[in-house]
Amino acid sequence: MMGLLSVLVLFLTALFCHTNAQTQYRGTVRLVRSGFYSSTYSAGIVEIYYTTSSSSTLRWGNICYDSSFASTEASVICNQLGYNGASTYGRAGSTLLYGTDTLATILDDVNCFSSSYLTLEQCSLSTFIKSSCTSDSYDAYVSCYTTRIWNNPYSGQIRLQGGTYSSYGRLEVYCNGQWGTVCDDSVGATDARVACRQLGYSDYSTYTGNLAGSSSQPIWLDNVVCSSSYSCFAYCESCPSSQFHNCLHSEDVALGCEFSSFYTTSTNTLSTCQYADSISSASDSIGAIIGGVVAAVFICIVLIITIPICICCCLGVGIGAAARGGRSSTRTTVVGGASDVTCTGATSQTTSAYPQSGYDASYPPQQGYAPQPGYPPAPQQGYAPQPGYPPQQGYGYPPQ
Ligand SMILES: [Ca+2]
Ligand SMILES: [Ca+2]
Ligand SMILES: [Ca+2]
Repeated sequence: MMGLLSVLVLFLTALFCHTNAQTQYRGTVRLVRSGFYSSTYSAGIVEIYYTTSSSSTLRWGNICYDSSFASTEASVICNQLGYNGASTYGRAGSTLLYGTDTLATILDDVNCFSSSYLTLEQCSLSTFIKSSCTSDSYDAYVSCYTTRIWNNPYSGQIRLQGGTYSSYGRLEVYCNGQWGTVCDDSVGATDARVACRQLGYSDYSTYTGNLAGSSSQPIWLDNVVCSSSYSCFAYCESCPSSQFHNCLHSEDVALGCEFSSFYTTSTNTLSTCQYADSISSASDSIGAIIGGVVAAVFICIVLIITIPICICCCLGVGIGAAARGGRSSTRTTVVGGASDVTCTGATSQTTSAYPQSGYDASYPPQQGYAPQPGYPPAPQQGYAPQPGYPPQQGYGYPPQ
């Protein structure tokens, strides 16, 4: 019974170790010395996990140190490993420092345009190996600067931590002066792909795993939703999240990235996403400003149209009465902003050729008004008094 239990434990241990070891993906690079690998090495013979020209099976192999392999290519390898470029590089046979790597050469004619590239996937590569490249002495080695590309981080920078290789780890994002983790809530293929593309890979391999961050680490992002068109993860969600997260560190995203022929190569470099976080917030602000201006213009248009109508309507309160009088036909012109509105039939003041009933009889008739029945015609100033017309008191007529 004990024997059976031991076998089971051994099997589970082997399975666990095997599972744990499966964190290398197409394009993963590592540095080895005398055939041994350690994640702490910043210098060594370069190996890459790749396919060969005759087989699609992924395997570890060396990179040929040929005439096109120089500081640019060495620096890109160091960048992919998370180090800040290469201080030296060369062929394994020229130094005793890193021993001999007996693996077959798997990549030749590596040619990088820029030393700011993040991965070898952004360079041109060949799986056809020249006969001059098959010797182990032509395996390329690099010695990287020990400073990390995230040692002087920018807001929105991401990195993979805690994995066996640089292409896999707990996804961490920098903001508020601290590295924090990303909650797996709502994280899917598109989000994982955008994160890998920010890191210079074309695609993701996994976004699950158990690489919980420490309790002292903030969980910066939750419910991340990226658009597939984003080149930087920083565009997806402001950091820290605009919403309060409801996550535990056991939900931290563990991300694996790979070279894929199904997606276009990432064009990101060391500095591409440097201002993505601020651009992201700036574009939010610009969006808010544009939204505000559009709303203001809309409100103005509505007011320009409705205010004159309202004024016309208000002025037209007397329309009923005027209409009943049947005599009113005045034009009121209201100047309102850019448009003048003319209202017909509405009036604020009704003028009549005749005094209306209830008028003050003591008020003298106006010039040009026909005298009303029962109302004595008023002599006009300068007119001679008419016979039989008594001088009016207070009318200012000179005594007769
Ligand atoms: Ca070799
Ligand atoms: Ca979750
Ligand atoms: Ca959540």
